[in-house]
Formats: sequence, C-alpha cells, structure tokens
Amino acid sequence: MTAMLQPRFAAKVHQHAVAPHRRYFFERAAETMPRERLERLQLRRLRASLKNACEHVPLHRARMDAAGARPQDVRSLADLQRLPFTQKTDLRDAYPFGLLARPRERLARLHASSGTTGKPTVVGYTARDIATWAGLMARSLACAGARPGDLIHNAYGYGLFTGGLGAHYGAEALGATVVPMSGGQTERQVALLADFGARVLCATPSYALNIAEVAEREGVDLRQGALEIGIFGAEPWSEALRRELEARLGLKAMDVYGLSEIMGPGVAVECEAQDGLHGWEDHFLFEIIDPDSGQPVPEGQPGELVITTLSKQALPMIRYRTRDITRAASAPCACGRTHLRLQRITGRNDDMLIIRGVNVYPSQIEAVLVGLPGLAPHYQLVVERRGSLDELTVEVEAAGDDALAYPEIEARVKHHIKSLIGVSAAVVAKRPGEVPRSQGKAVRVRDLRPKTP
Ligand code: DLL
Repeated sequence: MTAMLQPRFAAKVHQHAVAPHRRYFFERAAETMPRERLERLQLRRLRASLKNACEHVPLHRARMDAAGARPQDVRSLADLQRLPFTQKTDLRDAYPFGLLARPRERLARLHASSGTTGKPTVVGYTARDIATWAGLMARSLACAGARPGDLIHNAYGYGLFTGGLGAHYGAEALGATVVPMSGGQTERQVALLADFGARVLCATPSYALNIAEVAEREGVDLRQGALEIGIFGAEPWSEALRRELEARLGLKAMDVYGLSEIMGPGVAVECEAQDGLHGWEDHFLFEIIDPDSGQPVPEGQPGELVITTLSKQALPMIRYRTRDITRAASAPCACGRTHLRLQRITGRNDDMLIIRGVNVYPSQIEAVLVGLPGLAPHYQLVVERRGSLDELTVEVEAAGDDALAYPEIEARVKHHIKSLIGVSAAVVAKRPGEVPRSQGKAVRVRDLRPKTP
C-alpha cells in the first residue's frame, strides 16, 4: 500500500437538497404529461420544426418538395410517414455547415464526431438549443437518480465530443456540483472520486470499468465510498457489464442514450424501474422502422431508431436514421413518466458482423464473455476476410498469468459463443493487461477486411 491508499472516503452521508430516495422529477409536468396532451404538443412543435427546416435548409426543402409534403399539410402525427428520411451522409455531404438553419454567427457552439472515414460530422447549437439540451440532460440525470446538491464526477470526454459538455451543463442545470474530469488520468480520477466523495459517476461503461480496475490496483475500495449511481452511455453495453460495474464500483448503473446529430447525451435514459430508456417525446419523435423497407415495425419489434427533432433551432432533423437497433414500448411506466421506453440499444446497424451467415453484434459477444470464470471483462473482436468468408477471432483476457491454462479457457469460450450465439469464432487468450483499456468509447472491433472503395 502506498501513501495514496489511506482510507480517504467522504462519509456515506450526503447533504442532499432533495432526499435521494424520494421520487423526484426535474420537470414533472412535462415528464408526466397525459399522452393526449403530449401528442397535441408534438404535432404543434412538429409543424413549427418542419417550417424552420424548410425555410432555412435547402436540402430539407428540396427533399420535402420531392416527397410532395409541405409543413402546413402535416395534420396528424401519422403524416410523419410521408416525410423523407435524413441520413448521416447528408451531414457529411453538407460539411461543415450546410444543414444549419441559422447563420454561423448566430450559433453558440459547435460539436463534431470524428467518424472512422472521411470528414467529421459537424453539429451546431444556438444559445436556446444549449439551454434546451441542458434542461433535457438535467431531466435525464434526475430520472437516473441524481439530485440537486449531488457531487457529480463527469468522466465523459470534454471537447468536440458531446458527452463531456452535455453532461456538464445538465449537471449544473440540475443544481449539482460538477467535477469536470473528462477522460484519462485514471489514477487521479480514482483519487478524486474517493477524496471528494462523488455520489454520481458519469462515464462510458468501458471507461467506468477502467476506473474500477485502476481503483482495485491502487487499493482504493470505491465500493465503500460515496458512489451510488453510475450514468453510463455513449456505446453499446450488456446486462453482464452492468452487473460487473455494479459489483466492482458499488453503485447502481443506469443507461443513458443520445447522439450528436440529434443533440448529444440526454435523448433517452433509464428511470428507477429500469424497464427501458424513456425517450423525451416532448422534444423528439421516435419511430422504429425496418431498415430495409423503411416501413414502421409493429410495437415491440426490433428495428432501426428514427428520430425527428421538435425544438431544435440550429439543426432541425427530419426522420434522422440513427442506424441504432432497438425496440419501443408505449405502455405506462411504474415511475409515472408517460414518455415511451426504448430497450437497451443492441448496437448499430453498421457494427453488425455477418459471420458465416450469422448476424452478430459485439455487445452479444460481450454478454457471453463478461462474468465467465477465469476471464477479465476485456475483449476485442478481430474480423478478417478469408476467401469470400468473414472470419471472427475473439481476443479475450485471462484473469491469471498461467499460460498453461489458456488452451482450456479458449476452448471453453469458443464453446459458449457457439452454443449461445450460434457463431463459430476462433478465440485467443491474452495475458492480463494485454487487451487495450478504454479511455472513452471502447474500440471493440478491429476490422482487417480489405476496404471496399
Ligand atoms: O455518444 C452522446 C452520448 C454521450 C450519449 C454520453 C450518452 C452519453 P455520438 O458520439 O454522436 O454521441 O455517438 C452516438 O453512440 O448513435 C449509438 O450508436 C451510440 N450510443 C450512445 N449512447 C448509447 C447507449 C454520443 N446508451 C452513438 N447504448 C449512437 C448504446 C449508445 N449505444
């Protein structure tokens, strides 16, 4: 034990402005609005948002014209089906500012996501957009269990990524105290988590795992500290990883979803019922479609999430195809919120691998691996092309150093993957620490297939 390892935990007693166990809504009226009123509000906002898009963005105007749809003709929410889709390539093609409905001079902020190929995707916000986002993120933090007066340790990356500043402004709007850590410097994060006594940790789930591992290595038992809630998102993760994080950090792990093209974090979030993520329908319209036909799927069926913004000034989006796969449920929730629930996002359409005809998402592999005896919960998938077939190698990390045990581990993992997912994968056991650790969004797949031009 080094000097750093002295018990340095703030007491488990907090001075909450609002008792943490009391049900609390940041915006009760909006969150519990009766469906009929909510739908009237949506229709009013939809028409205004379409007008904004068509008046200020040539691409939206041209697409709406081509579809024979005018904002004033939209008379019911069902008319949404007649409107054209928007895609990520539209943002790329309009790089950097072509989809903005306000002149650059009227924007308060820009964010961008790097993307693996080509130009980044640039998104812009007016001051009012930032205020709306802060309100929705505050609502999301509260829905997940954060309270005014809490200490919130924010390990989402600050910068062009929307995670850091999005969670930051939301935490301030909630009335919490923010520790603006960003990602990286994990030893320091562990020390400050313990010293300051944060009740809430915001991070990607893979980075939260990194924090847990470093804390254990440093001899700091975060489970005995003040942490109670983790608000994790920005990447797909499994129930198995949720249980792992809850056990190793001593907190309740909640799922938060969002994307920069629509806003950033705070588009949807879990409540205490943990029966899906409430999507904030007073600001967004959610649809689930069949990605091939573009038609809506019956409620409860999986499909691609499509989102239309209802209040964005600078970057209104009409039927944006997120590529994220989920299901929706509209039945009332035990928490009292009336907004629909999206099931945990399994992954992106683009991340789906087809291995010998079997569709597989990295998060499905994660669900099999995390918690298996003899393994640390770190992994990477390597995809290669042999002839005309894609081959998958799963790199797992052994919990111990004894390389003689690795063949048995590899055979066991291979068997589990085959029997639970139905896909034949090669498995390679790595030594402890050999699988790269996440600093933000984890890189789960190394795709070594030749690039198609
Ligand atoms: O990741 C925004 C965010 C920040 C959300 C912090 C939550 C917390 P982008 O960088 O634009 O924005 O990436 C958006 O990440 O389309 C999903 O594929 C994925 N994603 C985000 N949240 C989740 C989640 C932010 N909870 C893309 N579960 C989205 C699964 C998620 N995937």
